[in-house]
Parts: sequence; C-alpha cells; structure tokens
Amino acid sequence: MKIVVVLFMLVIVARGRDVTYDRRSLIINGTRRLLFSGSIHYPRSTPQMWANLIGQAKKGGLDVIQTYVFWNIHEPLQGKFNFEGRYDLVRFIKEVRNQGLYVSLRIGPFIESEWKYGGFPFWLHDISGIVFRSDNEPFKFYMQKFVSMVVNMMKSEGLYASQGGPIIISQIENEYQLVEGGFHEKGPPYVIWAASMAVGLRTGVPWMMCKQDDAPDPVINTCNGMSCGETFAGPNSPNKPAMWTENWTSFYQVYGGEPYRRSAEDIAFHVALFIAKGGSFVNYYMYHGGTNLGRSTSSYVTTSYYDEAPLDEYGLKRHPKWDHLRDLHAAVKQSSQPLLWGKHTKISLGLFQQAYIFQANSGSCAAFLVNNDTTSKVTVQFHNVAYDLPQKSISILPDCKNVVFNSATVNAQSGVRSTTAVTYLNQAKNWLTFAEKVSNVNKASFTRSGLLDQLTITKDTTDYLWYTVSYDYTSSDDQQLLLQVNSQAHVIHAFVNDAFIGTWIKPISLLNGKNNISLLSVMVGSPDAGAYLEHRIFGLQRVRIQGKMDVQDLNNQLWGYQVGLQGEQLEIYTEKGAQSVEWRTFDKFAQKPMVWYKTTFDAPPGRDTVALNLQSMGKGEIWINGESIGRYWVSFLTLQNQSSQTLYHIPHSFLKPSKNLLVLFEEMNGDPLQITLETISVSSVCGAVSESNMRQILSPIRRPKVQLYCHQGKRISVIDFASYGSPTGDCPNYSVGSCHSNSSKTVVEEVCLGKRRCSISVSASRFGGDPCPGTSKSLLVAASCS
Ligand SMILES: *[C@@H]1O[C@H](CO)[C@@H](O)[C@H](O)[C@H]1NC(C)=O
Ligand SMILES: *[C@@H]1O[C@H](CO)[C@@H](O)[C@H](O)[C@H]1NC(C)=O
Ligand SMILES: *[C@@H]1O[C@H](CO)[C@@H](O)[C@H](O)[C@H]1NC(C)=O
Ligand SMILES: *[C@@H]1O[C@H](CO)[C@@H](O)[C@H](O)[C@H]1NC(C)=O
Ligand SMILES: *[C@@H]1O[C@H](CO)[C@@H](O)[C@H](O)[C@H]1NC(C)=O
Ligand SMILES: *[C@@H]1O[C@H](CO)[C@@H](O)[C@H](O)[C@H]1NC(C)=O
Ligand SMILES: CC(=O)N[C@H]1CO[C@H](CO)[C@@H](O)[C@@H]1O
Repeated sequence: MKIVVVLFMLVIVARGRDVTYDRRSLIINGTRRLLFSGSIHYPRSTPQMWANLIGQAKKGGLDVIQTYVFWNIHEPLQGKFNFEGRYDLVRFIKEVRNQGLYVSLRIGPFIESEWKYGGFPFWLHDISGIVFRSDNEPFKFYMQKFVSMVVNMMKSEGLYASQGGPIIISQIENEYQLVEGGFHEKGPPYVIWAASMAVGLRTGVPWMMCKQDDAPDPVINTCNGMSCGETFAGPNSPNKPAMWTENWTSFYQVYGGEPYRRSAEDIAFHVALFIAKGGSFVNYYMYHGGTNLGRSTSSYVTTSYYDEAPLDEYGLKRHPKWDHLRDLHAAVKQSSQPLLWGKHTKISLGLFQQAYIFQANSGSCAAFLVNNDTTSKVTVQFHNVAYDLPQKSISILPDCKNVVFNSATVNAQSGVRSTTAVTYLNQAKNWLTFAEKVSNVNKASFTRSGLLDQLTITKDTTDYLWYTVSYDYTSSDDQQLLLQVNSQAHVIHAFVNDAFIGTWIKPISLLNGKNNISLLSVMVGSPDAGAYLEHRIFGLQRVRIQGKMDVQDLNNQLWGYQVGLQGEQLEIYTEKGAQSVEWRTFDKFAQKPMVWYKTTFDAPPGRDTVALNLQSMGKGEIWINGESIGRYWVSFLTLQNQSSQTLYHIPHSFLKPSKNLLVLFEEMNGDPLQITLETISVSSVCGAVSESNMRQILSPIRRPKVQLYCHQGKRISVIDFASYGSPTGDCPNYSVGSCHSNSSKTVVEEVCLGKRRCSISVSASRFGGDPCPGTSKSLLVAASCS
C-alpha cells in the first residue's frame, strides 16, 4: 500500500513537467504554445557555426530547432560509436538550450533527408534475414536498440523538457505512409510496434509520425509539404494539435538541376494560412540547409543543401526571406492569446476571400484576412472597416483592427550575395600531381566469377569500385569493337590496357591475345528512399564486347575487384598520407583523367565565408587539411547544358592562416590552374517601401520606414542609389523615375553612412517637400556594405 502511494506521487511530480498536448497545441510547462521551428542538421555544418546559426534562428523568431539523428555517422561500424566534432549531437542540443530554444528531435531512425542510405548504417544491410522498416524481427531489434540508446543518452544528459531540458517532442519513423503499401501485411503492425516501442521509452514528451494519417494514439500525425494549410486533412483524433513538420522552404538540388526558389511571399502565405486554420506548430525544412560535407549525400544530390533556405548554405541571412518570415512570426506571436484560447470561426468576405477569426472570452481577438485571388487585389469589409488585400495574400490583425503584416507586402530589406576571387591557384609550379593507378585483374584484391553488387562489396565506405577482367581476343581483321556496359552505378570510367577509353559505352580497339579491361564504377551518393532499400543493386550488371559479327558476353568471366582508389586507401589527402606516394610536377600538356592534385594556399583574411570556385573542374572530391568538403560534379554543366554547383564551401574551422593543404581527386579532365579561392558576403543591401503598399498596414507600429543593416561587422560604406519618388527596378539595379526628390541621396547618406544599421522614415517632410503631390511615392535605397 505504502509503495503504491509513493509511485503515485512520483507520477504526479513527473507529470507537472511533461510536455503534453490538446486539440489546440503542444502544452509545455502547463501552457499552450504557438511554436515556430526550423530544421538545422548538425552534421551539415561545423560546431563552430552552430551558435551563430541557432542565434540567427532565434532572432528570426523561431522557438524550436529541429534535427534528425543520423544513425550512420554515429554507428558507422556495428557497435563502434562516434559522437565527436560535427557528430556531437549532445553538444548541438545543449547549444540550442543555451540560447533558450527548444528541440524537436527526429530520431527516425530512417530519416531519408537526402542523406546516404537514408541514415541507416550500411552494416544493417548485412544482417541476415533483415527487411528494413517492416514487421521484421532483426530490423525491429536493431531499430529499438538504436532508438533506446539515443533516448537514454538524452535522458542521461537531462535533455528532455520533462527533465528541465530543451527537447519538447521526438519523431519515430519518417513519412512511412509513402512506402507502407509496399510491405503489405508487414506494414501496419510495424507502425503500431514503432509507436508503442517509442511511447514505452517514457520520455515525458510527445512522439510524432510525419505523413502517417493513422499514427496510433498517443503519437501525433503531422503534415509535410509546401502548402499544409491546403493539403493537410488534419489530426487523426480530436485531441491532437495540427502540426506541420516539413514546410519546404525550397527543395534539395541534384547535379545539373536548377535551384528551387520559393519566394518569401509564398512561404509566408502558406504558413499564415496554416495558422489561420488552427495550426500551432510550423517547422521550416530547412531553415539552414548547409553543406553535405564528405561523402554524405543520397544519389546525385549536390554538396550544397537548401542554399535557398532563410539562412543560406553558409549561414548568411537570405534577404528578404529571413526578414519577412521574422516579421510574420512576430505578427502571429502578437496574436497568441486569442489564437491559443479563442473561439475559432470563419466567415466569407467575397468569392475568394475569407476571414479566420479567433475571439477569446477575455475579449482579445485576432483575425487573418485571406485573399486567394491570384490575379487581383481587392478591398474587403471586415467589422465595418475597409481593408486592401493584395492578390494572393493574407493580412494579420492581432487585435481584429490593425493590420501588422501582409504576406505579400515585403517591407524587409533585400540583399545581394556577391563573390570575390581573392586567390588564383594558377601557378603550375605550385601544383603536384599523382596519377591514380588503373587496376587490373592481376592486381585485384580478390577475384570472383561474375559481376557482384557494388555496395555489398564496398560496404559504402567509398564511391569507387574497380571491376577488372582479362579478355582474350583473336581477330582476323581490324574490325570496330564496342564495349557495352549496363550499369546501376552513376558513372563508369572505362580503360583498356591502362588507357582511358571514356565514360559509358565507347568504341575500343583490342590487341591480339590477352587484354586488360578495367571499369571504374562510381557512385555519387547512395540511395535514401523507397521500400526494400536493402535489396537495391548497384554497379555493373552486364558487360559485352560487340564486334561486326558477334557479341561476347563477359559476365561469367573471372572478374577482379578493387575497393576504392589507391589514393583513398593511403589517405593521400592528409599531411601524413600525402608522403606515402611520389607526387610529380604539374604538366599542363600531360593532363588526363583520374589524377590527384595537391597544392597549398593561405587563408584569406577576414570573417567572410570562403569557398573554392571549381568552374574549370569535372567531377571528384576535395579535401582541405584532410577534411573532405564534399563531392563535386561541375561538368554536369556541359553534359546537361544546365547549371551545376560551382562554389564549394570551406568552413572556417577547416582553415589555418597559412599553408592549407588542398588535395583533390579529378575523375575527368578538369583544369586545376583555373581554380580560385573566393570570399562570399552580402555586399549590397536594399530597402524598398512604397506608400501605397503601406496603406493596408494601418498600425502605428509599422510606419513606412526603410531599414537597412550590414552583416558580419560590416558598415554601410556607400549609398549607391536613393530615390524618394517613383523609382523602379530590382535590388540593386534601381533607376530614377519621372518623380524624384533631388535630396534623396543626401538625406539617406546623412542617416546611414558609416552605420551598421539605419532606418529612414518615408515622408515628404523628410525629403524637403513633396516632389510630385497627388501621386503615391516610394523610397528605394541600395547601399554597399564593407
Ligand atoms: C518550465 O518552467 C520552469 C520554471 O519557470 C523553467 O525552469 C523550465 O525551464 C521550463 N521548462 C520548459 C520546458 O520550458
Ligand atoms: C485557393 O485557390 C486554389 C485554386 O482554386 C485552391 O486550390 C486552394 O485550395 C485555395 N486556397 C484557399 C486558402 O482557399
Ligand atoms: C595486363 O596486366 C598485366 C599485369 O599488370 C600485365 O603484365 C600485362 O602486360 C597487361 N596486358 C596488357 C596487354 O597491357
Ligand atoms: C543549351 O544552351 C544553349 C545556349 O544557351 C541553348 O540555345 C539550348 O537551347 C540549350 N539546350 C538545351 C537542351 O537546353
Ligand atoms: C544588375 O545589373 C548588372 C549590370 O547590368 C548585372 O550584371 C546584374 O546581374 C544585375 N543584378 C541583378 C540582381 O539583377
Ligand atoms: C533641388 O531642387 C530644388 C528645386 O528644384 C532646387 O532649388 C535645389 O537647388 C536642388 N538641389 C540640388 C542639390 O540639386
Ligand atoms: C505534400 C505536399 O504538400 N506536397 C506539395 C509540395 O509542394 C509541391 C510544389 O508546390 C506540390 O506539388 C506538392 O503537392
């Protein structure tokens, strides 16, 4: 009896700090909360960058940082763990806590995330009888083991909110519904098992399953996408809140693909709509994408990840996206009281216009006026007041009277990111080269009859696998031969008798007698999605030699295998490893594929972001002082006639002041002499406010004002343009219109020059009188920061 009483008391104590939820929102410390969250993945930046990224997220109005947990970096070999450096999950979470934000921890452990093998360590592939993500005992055993380990690690550091820490919610599985059908009767029981396994770990905070309409109670089903305000059917039980776990701010990019630019206005519209419809948690995927350092991506995904997010690849604010969303968050937060406790109603204001109203008993009231007409602006009547609503926009009225924000009216500053070449690595005498040796069947590490699956052999420890064979050829005439390769790899480089033949299918000529055929099968990342990932096959599928008369199938020959490049095995990209091979001087006229290049460079002074411009290169991997800054594939530019990534980020912490070792492996024919070291910064900033745009924003707290600020300790050094009147153009290319106040530049210079930030109110008196009475005017300013 006594024991029961004690347990009962313990439960009460624990409950007081537990995070719970109701229909309206998550409940933290006993109170409902409206939460803005942003994804920042710890391995996609460096620990030295984390504090700044999290700080910028906080200034941008976020309450929560969301991250996945990346199983394969933490347990690369079974039972061998790594939580150091960029993989220091606990340090990352503590950094978030130190800045007073919460954490949403998506443990998965399947994460997809354009991350190699979807986050699964490759050794899982070799567990006998395993079927990933299904009602399969071996898989469930290892999944439970890893998830429990992560949960216990968080508990032992006191990181759950129930313990006073920052983690307010965790995720189990990830977008499972997309593949569930593929597992037939093994799918649904797995969902139930995963939910109950997770809940059984007693974290004191809720669990969620994104894109899983039937998430079992008490796990919350959440929405992922670009427009959850329109697409989400809602929580699957009356007691769960509406949460949006992935509102895509952009989209990941593949080599040769165009960056997906999603406008600040479009994101703001959909977030405001989701809140208007009763949502209380929105996560931006990504808020900061970062860099896919090393060999970490899924197939074909570029090294740069979500550069178009509110914080760009390097952690610089992307204007006006970052600023406009900050203004949105502030407007929504101003409406918190009625949003969380008010009665929710919707009224029609016109054919494509609605008002979502939140009226609390206390008398507080907030409204969202929606204009879903994509072609024209309208004036609507709401509570007997006329409101201008620009096309496809939502106005937020935290008091049901004054508009403090309109999703389509960007008052925030815009800016232009620019790059400056600071070092030209164009001196041949400063480069050394080492030619990768072409493998052949006699030098192979092992031989087998037939073609084997690439990942089964490499264990995904390298992107490179040599398939080699000796082919006995007798010819009567000099007929044209064609080497035909069917492959599930991403690229094949073919060699005959050590000579490079080409990439993919090529005509070849053979000697009479034995010939060495060597095929380097190359992956660019590994798969990260789909059912039965463990059954996916890569590498060579079929090799044939086609002559005029016949086709010789080489599949059943004795094949030699060599895992990885010689340079990789010797780690010649490190100071120490570089000494184990004989480097040669650079000879511009003896250029060929499959060459390692080495040089050193001094770091540019200052705090600006540093990147390598690899415009002249083909495809390969780059290391700075032994750290891989990623795979590159610039030559997609020429293959596909489309833009491919050319700038490769070097995190500051990888650099020393001088003599930085740069090593790169080039698979194609790139020219390293044209590589430049560049700095990247937001060098010009612009402000544009028009009186007519401001008319629907009535609140006194939002007087028309142009506000400008520089990044990274820079100051406004030049006012490149200023016009109060009817100027036109896009930042920073503005021009004066027919109406112009000739004091514009002087006024702005007086206020802004030499300052880190400045603001100029937009009124005729400020500019010495009205240059064109009766017309609506704008103030446009472009300034340089240095
Ligand atoms: C809950 O409130 C207490 C006391 O104000 C505070 O110390 C704690 O950090 C809060 N917990 C969370 C998860 O916000
Ligand atoms: C806006 O209109 C589009 C096209 O008719 C429709 O698909 C969408 O659901 C509408 N959104 C709202 C918020 O009414
Ligand atoms: C094939 O490779 C072997 C071993 O490296 C070498 O002895 C032989 O000369 C090569 N054959 C040709 C035709 O190059
Ligand atoms: C490739 O680029 C050229 C020049 O810009 C253009 O004329 C051509 O249409 C492009 N081809 C494709 C397939 O996009
Ligand atoms: C501004 O104009 C310059 C010169 O015409 C051009 O190179 C640059 O791309 C323009 N910038 C933008 C953002 O349009
Ligand atoms: C600006 O315009 C006013 C009126 O046209 C004129 O008196 C004044 O001299 C001008 N100032 C400058 C700096 O051009
Ligand atoms: C789930 C979801 O909302 N997906 C949408 C993501 O955004 C793209 C582009 O706007 C839509 O095509 C998808 O339907």
